[in-house]
Amino acid sequence: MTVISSTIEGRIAIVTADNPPVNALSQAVREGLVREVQAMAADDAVDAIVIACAGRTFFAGADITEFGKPPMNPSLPDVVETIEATEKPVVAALHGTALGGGLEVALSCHYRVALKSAKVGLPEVMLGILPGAGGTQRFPRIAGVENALDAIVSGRHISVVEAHKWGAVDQLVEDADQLLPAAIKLATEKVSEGPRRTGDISIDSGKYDPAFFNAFRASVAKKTRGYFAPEQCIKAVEAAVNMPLAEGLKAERRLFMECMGNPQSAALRHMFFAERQVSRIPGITKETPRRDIKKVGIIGAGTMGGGIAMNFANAGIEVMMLELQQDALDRGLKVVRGNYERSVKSGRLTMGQVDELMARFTGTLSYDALSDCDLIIEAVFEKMEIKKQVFAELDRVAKKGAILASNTSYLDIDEIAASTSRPEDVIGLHFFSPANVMRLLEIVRAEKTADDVLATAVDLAKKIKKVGVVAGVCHGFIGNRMLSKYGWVSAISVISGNKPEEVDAALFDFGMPMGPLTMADMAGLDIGYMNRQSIGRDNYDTRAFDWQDKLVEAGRKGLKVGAGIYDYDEGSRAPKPSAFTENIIDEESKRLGITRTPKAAGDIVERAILALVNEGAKILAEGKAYRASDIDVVYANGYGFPPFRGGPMHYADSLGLDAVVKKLHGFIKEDSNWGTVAPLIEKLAAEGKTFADFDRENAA
Ligand code: TC6
Repeated sequence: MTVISSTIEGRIAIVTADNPPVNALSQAVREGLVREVQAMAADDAVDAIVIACAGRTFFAGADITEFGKPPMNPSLPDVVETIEATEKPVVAALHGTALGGGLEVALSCHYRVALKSAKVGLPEVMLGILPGAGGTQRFPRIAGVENALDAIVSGRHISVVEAHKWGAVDQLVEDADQLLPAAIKLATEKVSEGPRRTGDISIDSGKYDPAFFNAFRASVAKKTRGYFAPEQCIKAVEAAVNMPLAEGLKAERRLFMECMGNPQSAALRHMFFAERQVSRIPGITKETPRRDIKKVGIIGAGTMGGGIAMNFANAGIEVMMLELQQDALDRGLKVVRGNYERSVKSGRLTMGQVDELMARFTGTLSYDALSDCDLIIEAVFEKMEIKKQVFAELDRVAKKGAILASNTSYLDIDEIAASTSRPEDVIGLHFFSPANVMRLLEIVRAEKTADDVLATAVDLAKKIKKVGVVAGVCHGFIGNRMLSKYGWVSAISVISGNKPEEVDAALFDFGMPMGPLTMADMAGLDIGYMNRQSIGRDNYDTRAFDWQDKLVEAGRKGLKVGAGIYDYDEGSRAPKPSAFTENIIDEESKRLGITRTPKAAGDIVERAILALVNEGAKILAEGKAYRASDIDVVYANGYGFPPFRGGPMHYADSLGLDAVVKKLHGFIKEDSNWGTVAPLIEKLAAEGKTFADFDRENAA
């Protein structure tokens, strides 16, 4: 198949790429572009050239699957230089998403026409790199330094309407069938004028002194903490401001190669593909039937139920909220409206849109009102008996074929399903709080869940803009099952020698949004306390948690009461080390006969992350997760694991599984409560393999 072909209309050549699905700039595309552009430039029958793409989008970027492999010529910078140097005008015709290398190709063209719905962007930073085909040099020249800096460092997709205002797009067209004619017309008009090269535009460097860039650095510091590429991007734009094009391009190349050599780029690339793998489910194909979801019932209008409901309303789906009391229902709907109105204040919604969204909500106190819902999700109190009562009611009222879902974060979905006469319609949909914000959705496939129910849930996750990861039934599914080990190891780190703030600082510096003990305070220490009371002291490591239980018994239940592991000033959420807690920890360690010996930050992190990895490997071996990369997606999207580390399983791969096994054996020797090393890690390590190898060998 020829991925690049040319036709001539009048005296205008149209060079078209056709490389589905997203016209990634693979070697064949790059080679074809150089060949055709050079041929058309040399053809006397041609006065100007249009570059366009077939299918759903203009080039969506470099071909990411080629990264990390030996480079193949021509490089993208070669392509871009060939196009810009062409002596005949070159016009880019943009539709879909012209991203990364795709936008760089467009910037090397002399003029740009775009379909009004198109988006442009330089999202390379999200892959741990920078726009290394001249994007950092050309975009500031044509779009302005402030705009380019923001675009390159955020990686955000930009509407061409905005890019047009910046001067980066010359013309917009409304309809898809006008795009090519408009590009041909513009090319014809520009024949007499000749090329206008982006690289020739000069920047008023006086306006952009070091103080300007330092102020920008400070403004993004919180968002970019721990990431390598954003600073490289800033340095590259500084080079565009301070150097002539040729020098700036050299600086860009050097900074780009440094990014490529940094492990963060492999980790972020892993996350990119991992997120796209999650919807590949054994036994589910495009042909698997789907159920139609037009109306969703939500049981429980509390924070969770309201948040869940917002996702569906946002996707244009009608929602019926059920509560037991009118005042609780009114309160729930009021909170939802309040959430939307906050978006009005921040400019993301208009009041008209809020009314439109709220019109999709109906409230009820009666289960019978759920009888026409296609999907019903319960978000009631986390107790098996209550869940069973709810599902018995649903079994009574739900129409035939309705999907019945539980938002439980721990409980056995098989047992819940067995309380109905239709277990094949039952599934777990575990949202994360705040449910209207957090991207993760654990989709729990129970033993009897029908394939079409699962396929519908996977599609629905995409529709409501979640990343849906399928998990099997086990206590806490993927995320919370692993989290319990992380919580345990953090508690042990405290009782055996480190202060809570040292444990938290170590994991914060690793890249977690907050430390585990701050997180425990936020969640409420009483939750773990009640759980431990219910399972009994013989069933958990009491040494790890008695100090936390003492805090709860002293009324220190966490942030919500202004005191937990930490102290909190009135109205503040900022944790402050607590003398009270320190005293309790001292007393407890004496009682247990522990000589407190603090560990270095690196040792704290190693234990916390390898506790996650060891449990993750057990989950994987039991088939409760389909891929190690699914576990990484869960951790990055639901638990704040830094994407630049690629998730716990990728991180373990980067350490080497052999080293991981040795470490784990060391920890077990130190403390038998670590349990056993997951046999899967031992096996992979012995074979010299990684979790990525496991995923490849078990690909669906
Ligand atoms: C760059 O350009 C660097 C330049 C400097 C060099 C010197 N390559 O996301 P979807 C695949 S860096 C290879 O589900 P959507 C994707 O894996 C790049 N493959 O679709 C999936 O494959 P599957 C800068 C790619 O409609 C399929 O296409 N560009 C690439 O929800 C469909 O993808 C970016 O970072 C690629 N570049 O979203 C843009 N892109 O079906 C990355 C996609 O086998 N891409 N695939 O699973 C995107 O953001 C989105 O794919 C989208 C389309 C917005 C283009």
